[in-house]
Amino acid sequence: MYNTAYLNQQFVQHFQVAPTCIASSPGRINLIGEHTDYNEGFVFPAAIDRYIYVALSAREDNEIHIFSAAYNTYFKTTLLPETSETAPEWAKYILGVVQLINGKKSIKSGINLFLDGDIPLGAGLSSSAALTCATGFGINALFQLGLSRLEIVQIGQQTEHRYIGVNCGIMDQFASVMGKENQAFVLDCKDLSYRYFELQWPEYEILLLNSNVKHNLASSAYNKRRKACEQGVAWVKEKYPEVNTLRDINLQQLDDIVRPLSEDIFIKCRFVIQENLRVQQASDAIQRKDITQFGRLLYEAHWGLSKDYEVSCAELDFLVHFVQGLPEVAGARMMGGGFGGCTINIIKKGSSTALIDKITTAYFDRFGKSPSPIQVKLSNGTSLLEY
Ligand code: GAF
Repeated sequence: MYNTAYLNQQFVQHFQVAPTCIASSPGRINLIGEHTDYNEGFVFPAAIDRYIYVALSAREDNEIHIFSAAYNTYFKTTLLPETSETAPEWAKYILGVVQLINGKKSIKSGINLFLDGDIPLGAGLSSSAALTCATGFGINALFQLGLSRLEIVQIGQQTEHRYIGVNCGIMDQFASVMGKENQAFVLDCKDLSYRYFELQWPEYEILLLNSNVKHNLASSAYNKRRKACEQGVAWVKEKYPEVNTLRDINLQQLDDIVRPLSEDIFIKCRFVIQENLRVQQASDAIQRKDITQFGRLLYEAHWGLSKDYEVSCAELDFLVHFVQGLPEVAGARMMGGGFGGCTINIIKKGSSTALIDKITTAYFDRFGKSPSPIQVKLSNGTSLLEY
């Protein structure tokens, strides 16, 4: 958690007035259930104690002034929608949120925004979802617009679609806004119902290992994967009109209809159907406190993401392969959209120091760089800071 006095002082330094409010929104992990959200499937995320902070005040003119501490850059524009085209990438997240909110409820004036945070960028911990959700929450509070948490989640997701070009699902924004301390939750991305689970495994803890391979969802194969799933659904729908998503399709239908048309699309769709099942099995395992089964599902998910869905990379595969079979590690897998970022590891408490040493040496020998360990606690979602 950042010190609010620091954020306040930074804001004053950049804008010569005090902020009216400071919103914070956390990054997220995902226990299991990747690439299922945009297929109306199940995910199992949790918010973590790493945050993006957005401090705000209303302006007397019609301009948006933003200072990003991460980029040490200042950007200003007007409230008019067309101005976002020429904005730097990081500012488009803010302008997207502003424009989407403005389309729903009219924003009364310009805004000063100061952005800072401690979520490593490009690590697969959803810093961009945290940024859009903190911005949405902050603007909502600043002008007392009465937007619900769900509306803020949807504005965050729509910003990615319309202003960044990533056709993401809803998991990241939902986790950032709805997270709860010490709990993860299974979210049904079809009807957006969710159920919190306390992770009761006193002997284990979560360790993230950042591969330090930076991903870029927009330029990666993310949108292509989503299209492959949609194509698979479209083919099945021709024969079964009641089918709308992969959630409605069974493996037999996939084998009969999609496989003869494209082996690759068949494999991608099969992964999603299997991954949905794994989320159900993982939540059962958590309820039974069966860490062995839970860990086994994580490894299975990883190799499915790597070999079938093809969203891993050599570094992530190495990190998972290295720990698989070690007695102090119950399970591990790549996390998030893929192509870089972190692995999530469920490890015996007290084993992290020795484990990190071993992995770092092996990883350095293989890739000439070190992974970065990140220890996290499960935290509450988006909030306003008291100050
Ligand atoms: C990224 C996306 F933003 C999420 O919506 C989700 O699809 C995830 O990749 C993969 O599970 O984080």
